Amino acid sequence: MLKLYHGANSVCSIKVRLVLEEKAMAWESHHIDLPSGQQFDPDFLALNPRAFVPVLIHGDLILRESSVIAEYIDALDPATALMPADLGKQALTRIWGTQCLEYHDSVNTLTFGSYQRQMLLAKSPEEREARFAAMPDQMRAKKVQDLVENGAASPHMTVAIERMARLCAEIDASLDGQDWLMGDSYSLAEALVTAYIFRTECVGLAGLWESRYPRMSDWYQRVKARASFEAAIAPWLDKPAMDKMLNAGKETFLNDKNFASYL
Ligand SMILES: N[C@@H](CCC(=O)N[C@@H](CS)C(=O)NCC(=O)O)C(=O)O
Repeated sequence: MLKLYHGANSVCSIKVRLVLEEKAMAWESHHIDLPSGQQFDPDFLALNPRAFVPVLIHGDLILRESSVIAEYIDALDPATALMPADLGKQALTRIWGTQCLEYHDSVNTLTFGSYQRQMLLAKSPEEREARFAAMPDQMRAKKVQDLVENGAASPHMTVAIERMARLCAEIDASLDGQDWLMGDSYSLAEALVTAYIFRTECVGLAGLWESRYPRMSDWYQRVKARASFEAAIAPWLDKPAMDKMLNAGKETFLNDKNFASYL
């Protein structure tokens, strides 16, 4: 049985849950409560010293990195393959997966500069310092610290939104003459990028595509209409947290002149 260590609202975890649901594969859930800092518990650090989810355990194999996990799970059952058969399309799918590192960094920035910022500002300075110090990746810790201090004014925020705008342009261009990123059917490429679009929507930035790209908007509606989307997200969704995320995003972005041109 596949064991997945994952976070309820975590974008990378949603990516893996989407693939599991698309393939209707059985899996054992090990939920890690990220807001309370469970990723820093020694038991979890033994599985992933980098202190992030998702982590997949399959027998003796421990896998980190959501795009790699997604491809691995897909390959376990060729009968329900999401990876295209064509070699060129496989390479193009892996490019989407590799670019996810950039999308993750971007949505992480947009979330920490808005919703997570509000949560961290509600803590005492000592608690915040302890949280930053516990992060194994100190580059990331410094970025989060800057986002908490400066919010929408942080230079990380403008770069992040520019990158997400570029992702939308790339998705839209890929849909030229075809309904799905890899041709005429839903594929692993969709499963890889969906969670980042979803998070962008959750922080109130759906205008990035809704006001610019009807083709991408239609594609995203079709992605969301699939049973996998509901199954991968709804059972884990913390509605009050999602409402707070949307409100924090709107407060941060919609009232800031730096973001007006994107919305
Ligand atoms: N590149 C990694 C990124 C993993 C990652 O950063 N996961 C986030 C949740 S989406 C996490 O666990 N964050 C822990 C934290 O913020 O302390 C992947 O795609 O799996």
